[in-house]
Amino acid sequence: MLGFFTGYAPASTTETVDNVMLFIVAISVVLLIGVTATMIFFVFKYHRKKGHKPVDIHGNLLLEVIWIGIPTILVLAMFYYGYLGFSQIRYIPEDAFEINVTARMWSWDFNYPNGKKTDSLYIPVGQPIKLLMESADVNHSLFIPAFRIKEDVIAGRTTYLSFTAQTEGRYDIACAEYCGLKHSMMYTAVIAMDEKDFEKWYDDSEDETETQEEVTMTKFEIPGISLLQEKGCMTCHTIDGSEKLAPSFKGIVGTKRIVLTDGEEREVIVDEEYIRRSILYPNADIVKGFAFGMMPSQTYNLNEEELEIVVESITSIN
Ligand SMILES: [Cu+2]
Repeated sequence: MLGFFTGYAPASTTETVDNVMLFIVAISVVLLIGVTATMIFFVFKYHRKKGHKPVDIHGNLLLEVIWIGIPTILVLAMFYYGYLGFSQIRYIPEDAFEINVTARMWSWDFNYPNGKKTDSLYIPVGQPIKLLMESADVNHSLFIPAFRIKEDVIAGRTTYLSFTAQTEGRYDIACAEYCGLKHSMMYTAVIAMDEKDFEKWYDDSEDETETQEEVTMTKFEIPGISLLQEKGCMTCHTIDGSEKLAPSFKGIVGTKRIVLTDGEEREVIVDEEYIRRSILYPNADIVKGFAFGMMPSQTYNLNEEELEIVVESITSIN
């Protein structure tokens, strides 16, 4: 409990939250035991067989003051400790290291001030961290259970989260807002490293941090494939012809598709224009057999230049 009064030095959010939790649970347990014990005692003491005559009791100032006073103090104490903990968690030290986070269906991107980009969160131990979080599509929520912190990642808004890792290790990051089919797989990790190791990693310009998936994808030598990967297209679309969640990009140009437009079936021949429209207005034409509303519009996910690259890339996949 002392942790509350030691000011806003880089504090462990885990300790802060656990202390409040313990405080509330302790009060609840004492009350539960007290109420249960009194109840059992009364059941025996005032048992009918003992011949007690029930009497009405009217007004007892002392009792009323006690049963209003004690719960009020307890609830205010819970609020007070909760609020202290909350302000500690929301406080961002000035020397906090800023990392930009992008959430998308269904992965996380972490962008560092020097341009480094990863899909896991690498941080130095003991250094306050500030995450600036944005969503490329729907609402997500960044949750680090080990640090007891969670913050929504809202489309069209920047939210933040601040914490300091106290010990080296690997901790889970999960998405805590149901965001679609693969929500439950939106896991990654915080990798908290010794300050020196982190510096070494941070200054290392070799891009060893790209994901295994990216490495495999770039092997296909398709222009712009890394952008498709980065923008999250490859979560649902494939380049090998398999179609689980969405049509595959393989040899898509020139093929005939039956699509549902405003609920009516029609036939389209896939061309650049169709691809561009499907990226910006994915629900305008739904290819028969696939679900409506699965794909969010990429209007905010791609700028004009990126859109061109993506369209070109998709048309070149054979
Ligand atoms: Cu999510």
